[in-house]
Amino acid sequence: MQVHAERKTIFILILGLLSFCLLRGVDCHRRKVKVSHSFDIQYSAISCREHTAFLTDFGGVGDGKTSNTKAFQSAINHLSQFQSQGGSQLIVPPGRYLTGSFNLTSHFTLYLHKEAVLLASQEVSEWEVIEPLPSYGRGRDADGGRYISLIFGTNLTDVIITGANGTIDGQGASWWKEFKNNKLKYTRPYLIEIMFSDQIQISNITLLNSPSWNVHPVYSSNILIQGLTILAPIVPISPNTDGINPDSCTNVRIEDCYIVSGDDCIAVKSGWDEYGIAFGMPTQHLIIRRLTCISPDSAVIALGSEMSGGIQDVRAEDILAINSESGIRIKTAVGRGGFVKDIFVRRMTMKTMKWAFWMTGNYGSHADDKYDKNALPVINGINYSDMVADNVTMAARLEGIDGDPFTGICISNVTISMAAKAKKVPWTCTDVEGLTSSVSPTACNLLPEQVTNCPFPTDVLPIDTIEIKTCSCRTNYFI
Ligand SMILES: *[C@@H]1O[C@H](CO)[C@@H](O)[C@H](O)[C@H]1NC(C)=O
Ligand SMILES: *[C@@H]1O[C@H](CO)[C@@H](O)[C@H](O)[C@H]1NC(C)=O
Ligand SMILES: *[C@@H]1O[C@H](CO)[C@@H](O)[C@H](O)[C@H]1NC(C)=O
Ligand SMILES: *[C@@H]1O[C@H](CO)[C@@H](O)[C@H](O)[C@H]1NC(C)=O
Ligand SMILES: *[C@@H]1O[C@H](CO)[C@@H](O)[C@H](O)[C@H]1NC(C)=O
Ligand SMILES: *[C@@H]1O[C@H](CO)[C@@H](O)[C@H](O)[C@H]1NC(C)=O
Ligand SMILES: CC(=O)N[C@H]1CO[C@H](CO)[C@@H](O)[C@@H]1O
Repeated sequence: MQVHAERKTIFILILGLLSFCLLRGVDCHRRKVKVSHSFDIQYSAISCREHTAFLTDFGGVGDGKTSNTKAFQSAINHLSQFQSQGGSQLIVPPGRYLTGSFNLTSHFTLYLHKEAVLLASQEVSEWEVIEPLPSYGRGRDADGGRYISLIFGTNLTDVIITGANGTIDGQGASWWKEFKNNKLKYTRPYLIEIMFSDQIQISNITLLNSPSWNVHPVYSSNILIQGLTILAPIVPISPNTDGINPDSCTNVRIEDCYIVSGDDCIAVKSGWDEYGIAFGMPTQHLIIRRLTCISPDSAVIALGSEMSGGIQDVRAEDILAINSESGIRIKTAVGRGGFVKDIFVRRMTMKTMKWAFWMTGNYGSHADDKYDKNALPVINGINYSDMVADNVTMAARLEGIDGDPFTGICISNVTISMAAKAKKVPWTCTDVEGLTSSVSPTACNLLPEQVTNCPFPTDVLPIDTIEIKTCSCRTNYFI
Protein backbone atom coordinates (compact mmCIF):
# COMPACT_ATOMS: atom_id res chain seq x y z
CA MET A 1 0.00 0.00 0.00
CA GLN A 2 2.85 2.23 0.96
CA VAL A 3 4.45 1.69 -2.43
CA HIS A 4 1.15 2.15 -4.25
CA ALA A 5 0.49 5.41 -2.47
CA GLU A 6 3.98 6.60 -3.31
CA ARG A 7 3.49 5.66 -6.96
CA LYS A 8 0.18 7.44 -6.93
CA THR A 9 1.82 10.56 -5.50
CA ILE A 10 4.57 10.39 -8.09
CA PHE A 11 1.99 9.84 -10.83
CA ILE A 12 -0.02 12.85 -9.66
CA LEU A 13 3.15 14.89 -9.42
CA ILE A 14 4.15 13.97 -12.95
CA LEU A 15 0.65 14.65 -14.20
CA GLY A 16 0.69 17.99 -12.44
CA LEU A 17 4.05 18.87 -13.89
CA LEU A 18 2.94 17.80 -17.34
CA SER A 19 -0.24 19.80 -17.27
CA PHE A 20 1.67 22.76 -15.85
CA CYS A 21 4.08 22.53 -18.79
CA LEU A 22 1.23 22.13 -21.20
CA LEU A 23 -0.58 25.08 -19.78
CA ARG A 24 2.63 27.12 -19.83
CA GLY A 25 3.12 25.94 -23.38
CA VAL A 26 -0.31 27.16 -24.35
CA ASP A 27 0.41 30.35 -22.52
CA CYS A 28 3.77 30.79 -24.26
CA HIS A 29 2.21 29.93 -27.55
CA ARG A 30 -0.46 32.49 -26.99
CA ARG A 31 2.16 35.10 -26.29
CA LYS A 32 3.88 34.19 -29.51
CA VAL A 33 0.75 34.82 -31.55
CA LYS A 34 1.53 37.96 -33.46
CA VAL A 35 -0.75 40.87 -32.74
CA SER A 36 -1.61 43.29 -35.45
CA HIS A 37 -0.92 46.98 -34.82
CA SER A 38 -1.67 49.81 -37.13
CA PHE A 39 -1.11 53.51 -37.39
CA ASP A 40 -1.36 56.23 -39.98
CA ILE A 41 1.71 57.72 -41.48
CA GLN A 42 1.80 61.08 -43.10
CA TYR A 43 4.87 63.10 -43.95
CA SER A 44 6.19 65.64 -46.42
CA ALA A 45 8.94 64.43 -48.69
CA ILE A 46 10.77 64.88 -51.95
CA SER A 47 9.43 61.42 -52.99
CA CYS A 48 6.79 58.99 -51.77
CA ARG A 49 7.32 55.20 -51.95
CA GLU A 50 5.49 52.22 -53.45
CA HIS A 51 6.73 49.51 -51.08
CA THR A 52 6.49 49.51 -47.30
CA ALA A 53 8.07 47.23 -44.71
CA PHE A 54 8.48 47.29 -40.93
CA LEU A 55 11.68 46.66 -39.06
CA THR A 56 9.74 44.05 -37.06
CA ASP A 57 9.14 42.05 -40.27
CA PHE A 58 12.89 41.42 -40.29
CA GLY A 59 13.24 40.37 -36.66
CA GLY A 60 13.50 43.84 -35.17
CA VAL A 61 12.94 43.88 -31.40
CA GLY A 62 12.35 47.16 -29.62
CA ASP A 63 13.22 46.08 -26.09
CA GLY A 64 16.29 48.32 -25.75
CA LYS A 65 18.56 45.27 -25.34
CA THR A 66 18.40 43.05 -28.41
CA SER A 67 20.73 44.06 -31.24
CA ASN A 68 18.83 45.15 -34.35
CA THR A 69 21.88 45.56 -36.58
CA LYS A 70 21.03 42.43 -38.61
CA ALA A 71 17.36 43.43 -38.81
CA PHE A 72 18.21 46.84 -40.25
CA GLN A 73 20.77 45.45 -42.66
CA SER A 74 18.57 42.65 -43.97
CA ALA A 75 15.51 44.90 -44.21
CA ILE A 76 17.37 47.47 -46.29
CA ASN A 77 19.09 44.78 -48.40
CA HIS A 78 15.67 43.35 -49.16
CA LEU A 79 14.13 46.74 -49.91
CA SER A 80 16.96 47.78 -52.21
CA GLN A 81 15.42 45.56 -54.91
CA PHE A 82 12.59 48.10 -55.28
CA GLN A 83 14.87 50.97 -56.29
CA SER A 84 13.52 51.00 -59.83
CA GLN A 85 10.01 49.90 -58.85
CA GLY A 86 8.76 53.00 -57.06
CA GLY A 87 11.16 52.82 -54.14
CA SER A 88 10.55 51.64 -50.60
CA GLN A 89 10.16 52.78 -47.04
CA LEU A 90 11.24 51.07 -43.85
CA ILE A 91 9.13 51.97 -40.87
CA VAL A 92 10.47 51.74 -37.36
CA PRO A 93 7.49 51.23 -35.02
CA PRO A 94 7.34 52.32 -31.35
CA GLY A 95 10.10 50.80 -29.25
CA ARG A 96 13.75 51.20 -28.32
CA TYR A 97 15.98 49.58 -30.91
CA LEU A 98 19.61 49.01 -30.07
CA THR A 99 21.65 48.89 -33.27
CA GLY A 100 25.09 49.08 -34.82
CA SER A 101 25.78 50.79 -38.13
CA PHE A 102 23.73 50.12 -41.23
CA ASN A 103 23.77 51.43 -44.80
CA LEU A 104 20.97 53.11 -46.68
CA THR A 105 19.98 52.45 -50.27
CA SER A 106 18.59 54.58 -53.13
CA HIS A 107 14.94 55.58 -53.59
CA PHE A 108 14.49 54.73 -49.96
CA THR A 109 12.91 56.29 -46.85
CA LEU A 110 13.72 55.44 -43.27
CA TYR A 111 10.72 56.52 -41.19
CA LEU A 112 10.77 56.68 -37.40
CA HIS A 113 7.47 56.55 -35.51
CA LYS A 114 7.24 59.28 -32.88
CA GLU A 115 7.87 56.74 -30.12
CA ALA A 116 10.68 54.96 -31.98
CA VAL A 117 14.16 55.37 -30.55
CA LEU A 118 17.31 54.04 -32.19
CA LEU A 119 20.05 53.45 -29.61
CA ALA A 120 23.58 53.33 -30.98
CA SER A 121 25.43 50.20 -29.96
CA GLN A 122 28.21 50.52 -27.40
CA GLU A 123 30.11 47.54 -28.85
CA VAL A 124 33.21 48.77 -30.70
CA SER A 125 33.00 45.62 -32.88
CA GLU A 126 29.72 46.95 -34.29
CA TRP A 127 31.60 49.90 -35.82
CA GLU A 128 33.50 49.05 -38.97
CA VAL A 129 36.60 51.15 -39.62
CA ILE A 130 36.47 52.82 -43.04
CA GLU A 131 38.88 54.91 -45.08
CA PRO A 132 39.44 58.55 -44.14
CA LEU A 133 37.62 61.12 -46.25
CA PRO A 134 39.71 61.87 -49.36
CA SER A 135 39.41 65.63 -48.78
CA TYR A 136 40.74 65.25 -45.21
CA GLY A 137 43.54 62.74 -45.75
CA ARG A 138 43.18 61.39 -42.23
CA GLY A 139 40.68 61.13 -39.41
CA ARG A 140 39.89 64.17 -37.27
CA ASP A 141 40.52 62.39 -33.95
CA ALA A 142 43.36 60.10 -34.96
CA ASP A 143 45.53 59.32 -37.94
CA GLY A 144 44.20 56.74 -40.39
CA GLY A 145 40.68 55.37 -40.67
CA ARG A 146 37.45 56.28 -38.95
CA TYR A 147 34.53 54.41 -37.48
CA ILE A 148 31.64 54.30 -39.93
CA SER A 149 28.66 56.43 -38.92
CA LEU A 150 25.56 54.90 -37.33
CA ILE A 151 23.48 55.59 -40.41
CA PHE A 152 25.64 55.61 -43.51
CA GLY A 153 25.01 55.96 -47.21
CA THR A 154 27.24 56.40 -50.23
CA ASN A 155 26.64 56.81 -53.98
CA LEU A 156 22.89 57.09 -53.49
CA THR A 157 20.09 58.91 -55.26
CA ASP A 158 16.91 59.97 -53.51
CA VAL A 159 17.26 58.97 -49.88
CA ILE A 160 15.14 60.20 -46.96
CA ILE A 161 15.43 59.92 -43.20
CA THR A 162 12.31 61.28 -41.54
CA GLY A 163 9.63 60.55 -38.99
CA ALA A 164 7.11 62.00 -36.62
CA ASN A 165 9.99 63.29 -34.47
CA GLY A 166 11.35 59.82 -33.64
CA THR A 167 14.74 59.74 -31.93
CA ILE A 168 18.26 58.58 -32.67
CA ASP A 169 20.36 58.43 -29.51
CA GLY A 170 24.10 58.08 -30.14
CA GLN A 171 24.80 57.20 -26.47
CA GLY A 172 28.06 59.09 -26.95
CA ALA A 173 29.31 59.31 -23.35
CA SER A 174 31.86 56.49 -23.67
CA TRP A 175 33.21 57.99 -26.89
CA TRP A 176 33.58 61.45 -25.30
CA LYS A 177 35.46 59.88 -22.42
CA GLU A 178 37.84 58.03 -24.75
CA PHE A 179 38.39 61.21 -26.72
CA LYS A 180 39.15 63.24 -23.58
CA ASN A 181 41.53 60.54 -22.33
CA ASN A 182 43.28 60.37 -25.70
CA LYS A 183 42.42 56.68 -26.01
CA LEU A 184 40.84 56.64 -29.46
CA LYS A 185 42.48 54.46 -32.10
CA TYR A 186 40.27 55.85 -34.86
CA THR A 187 38.06 58.85 -35.40
CA ARG A 188 34.69 58.74 -33.63
CA PRO A 189 31.58 57.87 -35.65
CA TYR A 190 28.96 60.41 -36.68
CA LEU A 191 25.23 59.75 -36.34
CA ILE A 192 24.36 60.27 -40.00
CA GLU A 193 26.79 60.52 -42.91
CA ILE A 194 25.77 60.49 -46.55
CA MET A 195 28.49 60.72 -49.20
CA PHE A 196 28.56 61.09 -52.99
CA SER A 197 24.79 61.30 -53.12
CA ASP A 198 22.09 63.37 -54.76
CA GLN A 199 18.60 64.26 -53.48
CA ILE A 200 18.81 63.82 -49.74
CA GLN A 201 16.17 64.68 -47.16
CA ILE A 202 16.67 64.52 -43.42
CA SER A 203 13.70 65.86 -41.49
CA ASN A 204 11.56 65.79 -38.38
CA ILE A 205 13.67 63.61 -36.15
CA THR A 206 15.52 64.21 -32.88
CA LEU A 207 19.21 63.40 -32.56
CA LEU A 208 20.74 62.97 -29.10
CA ASN A 209 24.21 62.41 -27.69
CA SER A 210 26.14 61.91 -30.89
CA PRO A 211 29.66 60.50 -30.36
CA SER A 212 30.89 63.39 -32.56
CA TRP A 213 29.24 65.35 -35.41
CA ASN A 214 25.51 64.71 -35.83
CA VAL A 215 24.66 65.14 -39.51
CA HIS A 216 27.36 65.07 -42.17
CA PRO A 217 26.36 65.32 -45.83
CA VAL A 218 29.58 65.22 -47.84
CA TYR A 219 30.35 65.35 -51.61
CA SER A 220 26.59 65.54 -52.21
CA SER A 221 23.98 67.78 -53.77
CA ASN A 222 20.33 68.79 -53.46
CA ILE A 223 19.95 68.35 -49.75
CA LEU A 224 16.92 69.30 -47.68
CA ILE A 225 17.30 69.32 -43.91
CA GLN A 226 14.20 70.37 -41.96
CA GLY A 227 12.78 70.22 -38.49
CA LEU A 228 15.70 68.57 -36.71
CA THR A 229 16.09 68.76 -32.95
CA ILE A 230 19.70 68.08 -32.07
CA LEU A 231 20.73 67.93 -28.42
CA ALA A 232 24.17 67.34 -26.97
CA PRO A 233 25.27 67.94 -23.37
CA ILE A 234 26.86 71.33 -22.68
CA VAL A 235 27.64 70.89 -18.98
CA PRO A 236 30.24 69.55 -19.23
CA ILE A 237 30.74 70.11 -22.95
CA SER A 238 30.41 67.02 -25.15
CA PRO A 239 33.40 67.36 -27.50
CA ASN A 240 32.90 68.01 -31.24
CA THR A 241 29.17 67.36 -31.19
CA ASP A 242 28.59 69.72 -34.14
CA GLY A 243 24.98 69.81 -35.28
CA ILE A 244 24.92 69.88 -39.07
CA ASN A 245 28.08 69.99 -41.20
CA PRO A 246 27.54 70.41 -44.95
CA ASP A 247 30.91 69.48 -46.42
CA SER A 248 31.76 69.87 -50.13
CA CYS A 249 28.05 69.99 -50.93
CA THR A 250 26.03 71.98 -53.48
CA ASN A 251 22.42 73.18 -53.13
CA VAL A 252 21.64 72.69 -49.48
CA ARG A 253 18.66 74.00 -47.51
CA ILE A 254 18.65 73.77 -43.74
CA GLU A 255 15.58 75.16 -42.00
CA ASP A 256 13.56 75.06 -38.79
CA CYS A 257 16.17 73.32 -36.70
CA TYR A 258 16.80 73.59 -32.98
CA ILE A 259 20.33 72.72 -31.96
CA VAL A 260 22.11 72.57 -28.61
CA SER A 261 25.71 71.66 -29.32
CA GLY A 262 28.99 71.09 -27.54
CA ASP A 263 30.64 72.58 -30.64
CA ASP A 264 29.34 74.51 -33.67
CA CYS A 265 25.59 74.29 -34.37
CA ILE A 266 26.31 74.41 -38.09
CA ALA A 267 29.83 74.14 -39.50
CA VAL A 268 30.22 74.64 -43.23
CA LYS A 269 33.24 72.77 -44.53
CA SER A 270 35.09 71.63 -47.67
CA GLY A 271 38.19 69.62 -46.81
CA TRP A 272 41.47 70.07 -45.02
CA ASP A 273 44.71 71.68 -46.23
CA GLU A 274 46.53 69.91 -49.11
CA TYR A 275 43.93 67.11 -49.19
CA GLY A 276 41.04 69.53 -49.51
CA ILE A 277 42.88 71.63 -52.09
CA ALA A 278 43.60 68.53 -54.20
CA PHE A 279 40.01 67.29 -53.91
CA GLY A 280 38.78 70.78 -54.83
CA MET A 281 35.07 70.43 -54.07
CA PRO A 282 33.41 73.54 -52.58
CA THR A 283 30.31 73.92 -50.49
CA GLN A 284 28.07 76.33 -52.34
CA HIS A 285 24.50 77.58 -52.63
CA LEU A 286 23.65 76.91 -49.01
CA ILE A 287 20.53 78.29 -47.32
CA ILE A 288 20.19 78.33 -43.54
CA ARG A 289 16.99 79.76 -42.11
CA ARG A 290 15.02 79.73 -38.87
CA LEU A 291 17.74 78.14 -36.81
CA THR A 292 17.78 78.30 -33.03
CA CYS A 293 21.19 77.55 -31.58
CA ILE A 294 22.77 77.19 -28.16
CA SER A 295 26.53 76.74 -28.50
CA PRO A 296 28.32 77.91 -25.32
CA ASP A 297 31.69 76.66 -26.52
CA SER A 298 31.61 77.55 -30.21
CA ALA A 299 29.79 79.18 -33.11
CA VAL A 300 26.20 79.35 -34.23
CA ILE A 301 27.42 79.19 -37.83
CA ALA A 302 31.08 78.41 -38.49
CA LEU A 303 32.69 78.64 -41.92
CA GLY A 304 35.70 76.32 -41.70
CA SER A 305 38.05 75.63 -40.28
CA GLU A 306 38.35 72.98 -43.00
CA MET A 307 37.45 75.09 -46.06
CA SER A 308 40.22 74.16 -48.50
CA GLY A 309 37.79 73.28 -51.32
CA GLY A 310 36.12 76.69 -50.89
CA ILE A 311 32.83 77.99 -49.50
CA GLN A 312 30.69 80.23 -51.68
CA ASP A 313 27.17 81.64 -51.63
CA VAL A 314 25.86 81.03 -48.14
CA ARG A 315 22.56 82.71 -47.25
CA ALA A 316 21.56 82.61 -43.60
CA GLU A 317 18.56 84.41 -42.14
CA ASP A 318 16.25 84.49 -39.14
CA ILE A 319 18.68 82.96 -36.71
CA LEU A 320 18.27 82.97 -32.93
CA ALA A 321 21.47 82.51 -30.95
CA ILE A 322 21.36 81.98 -27.21
CA ASN A 323 24.28 81.67 -24.81
CA SER A 324 26.79 81.00 -27.57
CA GLU A 325 30.46 81.77 -27.88
CA SER A 326 30.19 83.47 -31.27
CA GLY A 327 27.48 84.25 -33.80
CA ILE A 328 29.17 83.79 -37.15
CA ARG A 329 32.76 82.67 -37.22
CA ILE A 330 35.18 82.32 -40.10
CA LYS A 331 38.03 79.98 -39.23
CA THR A 332 40.98 79.48 -41.55
CA ALA A 333 44.76 79.39 -41.66
CA VAL A 334 47.80 79.69 -43.90
CA GLY A 335 48.00 76.34 -45.72
CA ARG A 336 44.24 75.96 -46.09
CA GLY A 337 44.04 77.60 -49.51
CA GLY A 338 40.46 77.71 -50.78
CA PHE A 339 38.08 80.61 -50.30
CA VAL A 340 35.14 81.89 -48.30
CA LYS A 341 33.17 84.31 -50.44
CA ASP A 342 29.70 85.72 -50.99
CA ILE A 343 28.49 85.10 -47.47
CA PHE A 344 25.22 86.76 -46.45
CA VAL A 345 23.67 86.72 -43.00
CA ARG A 346 20.70 88.81 -41.92
CA ARG A 347 18.13 89.02 -39.15
CA MET A 348 20.10 87.31 -36.46
CA THR A 349 19.13 87.83 -32.82
CA MET A 350 21.81 87.07 -30.28
CA LYS A 351 21.35 86.73 -26.53
CA THR A 352 24.40 86.40 -24.28
CA MET A 353 27.45 86.01 -26.50
CA LYS A 354 31.18 86.27 -26.08
CA TRP A 355 31.71 87.58 -29.62
CA ALA A 356 28.95 88.53 -32.05
CA PHE A 357 31.40 88.31 -34.98
CA TRP A 358 34.66 86.43 -35.05
CA MET A 359 37.14 85.83 -37.87
CA THR A 360 40.28 83.83 -37.23
CA GLY A 361 43.06 83.73 -39.82
CA ASN A 362 45.47 81.73 -37.70
CA TYR A 363 43.29 78.81 -36.66
CA GLY A 364 46.15 76.35 -37.23
CA SER A 365 44.97 72.77 -36.70
CA HIS A 366 46.69 71.20 -39.71
CA ALA A 367 46.14 67.69 -41.06
CA ASP A 368 49.93 67.20 -40.99
CA ASP A 369 53.05 69.26 -41.58
CA LYS A 370 53.00 68.73 -45.36
CA TYR A 371 50.68 71.66 -45.95
CA ASP A 372 51.71 74.34 -48.47
CA LYS A 373 52.78 77.49 -46.63
CA ASN A 374 51.96 79.49 -49.76
CA ALA A 375 48.37 78.26 -49.90
CA LEU A 376 46.58 81.35 -48.64
CA PRO A 377 42.80 81.35 -48.25
CA VAL A 378 40.82 84.07 -50.05
CA ILE A 379 38.18 85.61 -47.79
CA ASN A 380 36.03 88.15 -49.64
CA GLY A 381 32.46 89.42 -49.71
CA ILE A 382 31.13 88.94 -46.18
CA ASN A 383 27.81 90.72 -45.66
CA TYR A 384 26.01 90.91 -42.31
CA SER A 385 22.87 92.99 -41.70
CA ASP A 386 19.85 93.66 -39.48
CA MET A 387 20.97 92.14 -36.23
CA VAL A 388 20.42 92.77 -32.56
CA ALA A 389 22.62 91.34 -29.84
CA ASP A 390 22.34 91.60 -26.05
CA ASN A 391 24.72 90.91 -23.20
CA VAL A 392 27.80 90.66 -25.43
CA THR A 393 31.33 90.53 -24.02
CA MET A 394 32.99 91.72 -27.22
CA ALA A 395 31.27 92.91 -30.41
CA ALA A 396 33.84 91.59 -32.85
CA ARG A 397 37.28 90.12 -33.05
CA LEU A 398 38.34 90.17 -36.69
CA GLU A 399 41.79 88.79 -37.47
CA GLY A 400 42.75 88.36 -41.11
CA ILE A 401 46.10 87.09 -42.32
CA ASP A 402 49.17 89.34 -42.59
CA GLY A 403 49.66 89.95 -46.34
CA ASP A 404 46.32 88.25 -47.09
CA PRO A 405 43.61 90.54 -45.71
CA PHE A 406 39.97 89.48 -45.48
CA THR A 407 38.17 91.89 -47.83
CA GLY A 408 34.71 93.07 -48.83
CA ILE A 409 33.34 92.95 -45.30
CA CYS A 410 30.04 94.81 -44.97
CA ILE A 411 28.14 95.10 -41.69
CA SER A 412 24.97 97.21 -41.54
CA ASN A 413 22.14 97.90 -39.11
CA VAL A 414 23.58 95.97 -36.20
CA THR A 415 22.89 96.99 -32.59
CA ILE A 416 25.00 95.30 -29.96
CA SER A 417 24.35 95.87 -26.26
CA MET A 418 27.40 95.13 -24.21
CA ALA A 419 27.42 92.99 -21.08
CA ALA A 420 28.11 94.50 -17.66
CA LYS A 421 31.47 92.76 -17.71
CA ALA A 422 32.26 93.60 -21.35
CA LYS A 423 35.78 94.11 -22.71
CA LYS A 424 36.83 97.79 -22.74
CA VAL A 425 37.46 97.79 -26.51
CA PRO A 426 34.40 96.27 -28.22
CA TRP A 427 35.99 95.79 -31.67
CA THR A 428 39.48 94.60 -32.55
CA CYS A 429 40.49 94.29 -36.20
CA THR A 430 43.67 93.31 -37.98
CA ASP A 431 44.18 92.59 -41.71
CA VAL A 432 40.54 93.18 -42.68
CA GLU A 433 38.95 95.62 -45.16
CA GLY A 434 35.38 96.76 -45.54
CA LEU A 435 32.77 99.09 -44.15
CA THR A 436 30.01 99.43 -41.62
CA SER A 437 26.74 101.32 -41.61
CA SER A 438 24.49 102.03 -38.60
CA VAL A 439 26.48 99.77 -36.36
CA SER A 440 26.78 100.29 -32.64
CA PRO A 441 29.04 100.33 -30.80
CA THR A 442 31.11 102.04 -33.52
CA ALA A 443 33.35 99.57 -35.34
CA CYS A 444 37.13 99.67 -35.72
CA ASN A 445 38.97 102.06 -38.08
CA LEU A 446 39.51 99.31 -40.66
CA LEU A 447 35.72 99.13 -41.16
CA PRO A 448 34.80 102.82 -41.57
CA GLU A 449 31.26 104.11 -41.51
CA GLN A 450 29.64 104.57 -44.94
CA VAL A 451 25.89 104.72 -45.50
CA THR A 452 24.84 101.49 -47.19
CA ASN A 453 22.62 98.47 -46.81
CA CYS A 454 24.75 95.37 -47.06
CA PRO A 455 23.21 93.22 -49.78
CA PHE A 456 21.32 89.94 -49.44
CA PRO A 457 20.66 88.04 -52.69
CA THR A 458 17.21 88.35 -54.20
CA ASP A 459 17.43 85.50 -56.72
CA VAL A 460 15.86 82.13 -55.84
CA LEU A 461 18.13 79.11 -55.57
CA PRO A 462 16.99 75.82 -57.18
CA ILE A 463 16.91 74.06 -53.79
CA ASP A 464 14.11 76.47 -52.79
CA THR A 465 11.89 75.38 -55.66
CA ILE A 466 11.99 71.60 -55.20
CA GLU A 467 8.59 70.00 -55.08
CA ILE A 468 7.53 68.57 -51.71
CA LYS A 469 4.85 65.89 -51.74
CA THR A 470 2.60 64.61 -48.99
CA CYS A 471 3.10 60.89 -48.51
CA SER A 472 0.55 58.99 -46.48
CA CYS A 473 -0.53 55.45 -45.78
CA ARG A 474 -2.28 53.36 -43.17
CA THR A 475 -0.05 50.54 -42.13
CA ASN A 476 -0.38 47.23 -40.36
CA TYR A 477 2.40 45.40 -38.66
CA PHE A 478 2.66 42.42 -36.37
CA ILE A 479 4.66 41.78 -33.23
C1 LIG B 1 7.79 68.32 -40.06
O1 LIG B 1 6.82 68.55 -39.05
C2 LIG B 1 6.15 69.79 -39.19
C3 LIG B 1 5.30 70.01 -37.95
O2 LIG B 1 4.59 68.84 -37.64
C4 LIG B 1 5.36 69.77 -40.46
O3 LIG B 1 4.70 70.99 -40.66
C5 LIG B 1 6.32 69.56 -41.62
O4 LIG B 1 5.62 69.43 -42.81
C6 LIG B 1 7.17 68.34 -41.42
N1 LIG B 1 8.20 68.35 -42.41
C7 LIG B 1 8.54 67.29 -43.08
C8 LIG B 1 9.61 67.51 -44.08
O5 LIG B 1 8.03 66.21 -42.90
C1 LIG C 1 28.41 50.10 -45.77
O1 LIG C 1 29.11 50.69 -46.82
C2 LIG C 1 30.50 50.83 -46.57
C3 LIG C 1 31.10 51.60 -47.71
O2 LIG C 1 30.73 51.07 -48.94
C4 LIG C 1 31.11 49.46 -46.40
O3 LIG C 1 32.48 49.58 -46.08
C5 LIG C 1 30.40 48.73 -45.28
O4 LIG C 1 30.87 47.43 -45.17
C6 LIG C 1 28.92 48.70 -45.52
N1 LIG C 1 28.29 48.16 -44.33
C7 LIG C 1 27.44 47.17 -44.38
C8 LIG C 1 26.89 46.74 -43.07
O5 LIG C 1 27.09 46.65 -45.43
C1 LIG D 1 31.08 56.55 -55.36
O1 LIG D 1 31.26 57.71 -56.15
C2 LIG D 1 32.60 58.20 -56.14
C3 LIG D 1 32.61 59.52 -56.86
O2 LIG D 1 31.92 59.46 -58.04
C4 LIG D 1 33.52 57.16 -56.75
O3 LIG D 1 34.85 57.64 -56.71
C5 LIG D 1 33.41 55.88 -55.95
O4 LIG D 1 34.17 54.88 -56.55
C6 LIG D 1 31.97 55.42 -55.84
N1 LIG D 1 31.90 54.33 -54.88
C7 LIG D 1 31.17 53.27 -55.07
C8 LIG D 1 31.15 52.28 -53.95
O5 LIG D 1 30.52 53.10 -56.08
C1 LIG E 1 10.75 66.68 -30.90
O1 LIG E 1 11.27 66.07 -29.75
C2 LIG E 1 12.17 66.89 -29.01
C3 LIG E 1 12.80 66.06 -27.94
O2 LIG E 1 11.86 65.40 -27.20
C4 LIG E 1 11.40 68.09 -28.48
O3 LIG E 1 12.27 68.92 -27.75
C5 LIG E 1 10.83 68.84 -29.66
O4 LIG E 1 10.06 69.92 -29.20
C6 LIG E 1 9.98 67.92 -30.54
N1 LIG E 1 9.61 68.63 -31.74
C7 LIG E 1 8.38 68.64 -32.20
C8 LIG E 1 8.15 69.42 -33.45
O5 LIG E 1 7.47 68.06 -31.65
C1 LIG F 1 17.38 96.92 -38.71
O1 LIG F 1 17.34 95.63 -38.10
C2 LIG F 1 16.21 95.44 -37.28
C3 LIG F 1 16.40 94.12 -36.54
O2 LIG F 1 16.55 93.06 -37.41
C4 LIG F 1 14.96 95.50 -38.13
O3 LIG F 1 13.83 95.30 -37.31
C5 LIG F 1 14.89 96.82 -38.83
O4 LIG F 1 13.81 96.84 -39.73
C6 LIG F 1 16.18 97.09 -39.62
N1 LIG F 1 16.17 98.43 -40.12
C7 LIG F 1 16.32 98.73 -41.40
C8 LIG F 1 16.34 100.18 -41.73
O5 LIG F 1 16.44 97.86 -42.25
C1 LIG G 1 24.74 87.96 -19.31
O1 LIG G 1 25.81 87.06 -19.53
C2 LIG G 1 26.37 86.52 -18.36
C3 LIG G 1 27.51 85.63 -18.78
O2 LIG G 1 28.41 86.33 -19.61
C4 LIG G 1 25.33 85.73 -17.62
O3 LIG G 1 25.87 85.23 -16.42
C5 LIG G 1 24.14 86.61 -17.32
O4 LIG G 1 23.11 85.84 -16.74
C6 LIG G 1 23.61 87.23 -18.59
N1 LIG G 1 22.57 88.19 -18.28
C7 LIG G 1 21.40 88.17 -18.91
C8 LIG G 1 20.45 89.26 -18.52
O5 LIG G 1 21.10 87.35 -19.75
C1 LIG H 1 31.23 95.73 -48.77
C2 LIG H 1 30.49 94.75 -49.61
O1 LIG H 1 29.65 95.08 -50.41
N1 LIG H 1 30.76 93.48 -49.36
C3 LIG H 1 30.35 92.36 -50.16
C4 LIG H 1 28.87 92.05 -50.09
O2 LIG H 1 28.58 91.00 -50.98
C5 LIG H 1 28.91 91.25 -52.32
C6 LIG H 1 28.40 90.11 -53.16
O3 LIG H 1 29.07 88.94 -52.84
C7 LIG H 1 30.40 91.42 -52.43
O4 LIG H 1 30.78 91.69 -53.78
C8 LIG H 1 30.85 92.56 -51.58
O5 LIG H 1 32.25 92.63 -51.57
